Amino acid sequence: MIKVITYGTFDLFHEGHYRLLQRAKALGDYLIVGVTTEAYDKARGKLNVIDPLVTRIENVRKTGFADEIIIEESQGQKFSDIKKYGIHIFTVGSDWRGSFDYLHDYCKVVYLERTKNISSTMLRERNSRIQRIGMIGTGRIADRFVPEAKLVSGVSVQGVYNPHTESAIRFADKWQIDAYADKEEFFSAVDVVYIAAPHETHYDYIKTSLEHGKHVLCEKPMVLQKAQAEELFRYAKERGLILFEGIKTAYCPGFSKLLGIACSGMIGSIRNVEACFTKLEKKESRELTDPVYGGSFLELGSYVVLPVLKLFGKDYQDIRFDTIRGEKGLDIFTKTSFCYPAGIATVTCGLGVKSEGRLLVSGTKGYMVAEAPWWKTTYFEVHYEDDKRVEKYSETFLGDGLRYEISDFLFMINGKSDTEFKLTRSESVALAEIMECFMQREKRMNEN
Ligand code: C2G
Repeated sequence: MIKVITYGTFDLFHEGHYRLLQRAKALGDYLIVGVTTEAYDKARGKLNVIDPLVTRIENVRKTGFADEIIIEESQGQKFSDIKKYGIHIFTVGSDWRGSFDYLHDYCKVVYLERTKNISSTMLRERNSRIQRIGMIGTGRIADRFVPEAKLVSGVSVQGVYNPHTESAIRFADKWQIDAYADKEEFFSAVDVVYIAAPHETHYDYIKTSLEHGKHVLCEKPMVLQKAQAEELFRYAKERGLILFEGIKTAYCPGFSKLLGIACSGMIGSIRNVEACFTKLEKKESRELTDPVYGGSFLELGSYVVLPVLKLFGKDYQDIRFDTIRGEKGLDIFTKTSFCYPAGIATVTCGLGVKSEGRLLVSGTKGYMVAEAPWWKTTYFEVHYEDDKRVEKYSETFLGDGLRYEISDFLFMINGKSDTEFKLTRSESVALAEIMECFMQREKRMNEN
């Protein structure tokens, strides 16, 4: 008798799960299915699992494919289960290809092709809340997005659109999703859109996505003009859709904790904010060669301005930019200074000059400091006049951190709008206004 084993969360049970179990059963005579516990999913960084364990087990049982159902509680259990149950074949979806090759020494490992399309009919029948994500753009951030989305229950990356068909196909093959060159086909296959295309294309893509009735998660900077941001938010609201700017720092738990403490009065009244983020890029990179949309402020400005807007608000009295330019005249290092009625802020970002990445918040009773990479906040300290008194705070930051914004985006779509405070619409509008102000200044500089 050939014994097969497979594992999964099987949350919001769908067609992909069903087809996987069906083919797993067909590989042998006896199928054991391991269903993950909440604690194990939490430990492996999976967010947002909705169905309780009993429901997930029941859904697996109802398929009739499992001869035995066990629970998966910890890392390393697969190895011991294989020995314990005398397993011949371990199988899992091809989205895990390569991850379980280490089990080859103990049994055969089979990666079954992941189901690319979860049909709307099945979702309707099951009244499921799974949101099928369509991606626009295939750059570096898009590559990070797919594995992060896999760790958020309730979403499934369905396909990718890129007007450059070859890029779309290459990306889709890599992540086993569908490639679309036709926009209408793309929009009819997805429920929500994630935009990771070049900055200057965001406005049009957001608008078209909203016109097609899709919620939108757009990479920062969402748009580069205040009026565009206002128009798009207004349009989304009129149509009952969510438009959400993805600045991962805003949604990560460590940054929320830092803001909570800063605003609690522990360090008194906040009077000064300093933030710096530099990331050296190759001279020939798009970021350092695109004359209009390249440069450090457009690339990294959203991160460093974020804590200023969160702590001092949007009503600055004055803003000033000082820039160091590279050979092509492009901004390789920019310092932005803000004056507020009750405080000052200085934020720095650079693609061609390296500096100490740090977030410092100074108050009338003490200060807080988070070292690089503070934009993926995991640790910060609170200091006081008495230098022996130091309070230390830590928080987890899982993977590339995009899973937090995806999870919050999903909450908002599902009507739990309590996450809007992490990055409000008016803060996104203010960010667009600051980008616009910077670009106008660059234009003036180039004209002179
Ligand atoms: N799956 C699939 N097609 C989809 C979605 C999922 O074939 N569109 C497969 C997955 O590859 C996995 C199984 O269905 O084999 C269960 O998927 P999940 O519930 O998402 O569980 P997962 O996080 O993949 O856990 O120890 C746990 C395992 O490593 C897999």
